[in-house]
Amino acid sequence: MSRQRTTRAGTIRQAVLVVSAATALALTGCASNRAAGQPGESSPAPASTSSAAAPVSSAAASVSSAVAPASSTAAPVGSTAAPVSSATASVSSAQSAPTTTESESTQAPSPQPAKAPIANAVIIDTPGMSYQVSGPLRPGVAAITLVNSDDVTHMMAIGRMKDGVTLKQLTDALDKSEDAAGALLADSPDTAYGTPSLVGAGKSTTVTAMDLPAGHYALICFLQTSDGMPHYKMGMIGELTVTGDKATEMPASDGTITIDDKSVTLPDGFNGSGTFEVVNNGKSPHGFSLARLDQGTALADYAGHVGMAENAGKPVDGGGGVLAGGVDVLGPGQSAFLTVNLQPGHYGYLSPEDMTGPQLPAQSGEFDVH
Ligand SMILES: [Cu+2]
Repeated sequence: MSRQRTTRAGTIRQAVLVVSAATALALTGCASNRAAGQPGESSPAPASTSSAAAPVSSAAASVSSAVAPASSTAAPVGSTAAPVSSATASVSSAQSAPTTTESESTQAPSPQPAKAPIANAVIIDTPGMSYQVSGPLRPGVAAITLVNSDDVTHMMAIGRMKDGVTLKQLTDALDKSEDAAGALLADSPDTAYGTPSLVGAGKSTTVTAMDLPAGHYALICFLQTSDGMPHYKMGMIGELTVTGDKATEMPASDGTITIDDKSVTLPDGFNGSGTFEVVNNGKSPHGFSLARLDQGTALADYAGHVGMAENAGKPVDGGGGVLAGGVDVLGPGQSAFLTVNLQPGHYGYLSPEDMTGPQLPAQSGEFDVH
């Protein structure tokens, strides 16, 4: 289960792998966006390259982009203006006029979470740059529903803290360095717990981890506002307590989503509703991220937008789609259950860890929900 790697940071790195989901897209995205001359992209991202190849290095890149002082100031209005300004506004409301909706896909900021498939479950909402945790979880088989009732995209990096470590200490450490933060975490660098991936405005996702250890977990959003401020510095850092008897109730499965080093296979008749076991049958880390795409937007272009924005330290909102959750990176042989109840529309999916070039990885595809 624990995948030892020659990395120097602590578990926070794994938490940050959630970000790498988006960051990895960046590299592809930058290339394809430039090639396509996508309208609205007013300035090329300062491409920090060489990170998509390995989740580790892309995580490192995203850490630095999250932790380092933001070099990019005001985001160009054209790119992701509306959700951005509203994010900023929620912190300093005098700064800009909030504009809440940009596209039809973000016009429904009242997510209706799928019911958790097991009793050992927690709901984590994300109002106003914070994590609102419904209560404690038991260790073992444990379901986390990440609800985004906000109007900008959020993520939930998760790392188990050493005993006695406080969120304040972790926040301070994050300001110093990745290593400093990692030193406060309990697990090895590449521990994948099996938790939700990024969720856009008005969306939610439920992921059931198979063996969540007891402890105190830090929840961190490394996404950034238009002026480069990481959400966690605005208060989006929270805590999840996992305690009590080990839970063993398993979700009832409606099928298996299999990801390996060459492909991803959806179950027959997949229609975007149900509880699916997502299995990494490969030798490398893989994830499964969903995005709802606006009409006429190709997955490659949307993934490019997200990655480009992430890489440049800008909000990922806009770009012709909205992130609809999924399962964060899973190690080889690892699995987690994804419970979805997707609204009608056109969707894309991919394994962000496999975005290593200007094309979508083989582990990607699109489908419709009617
Ligand atoms: Cu956030």
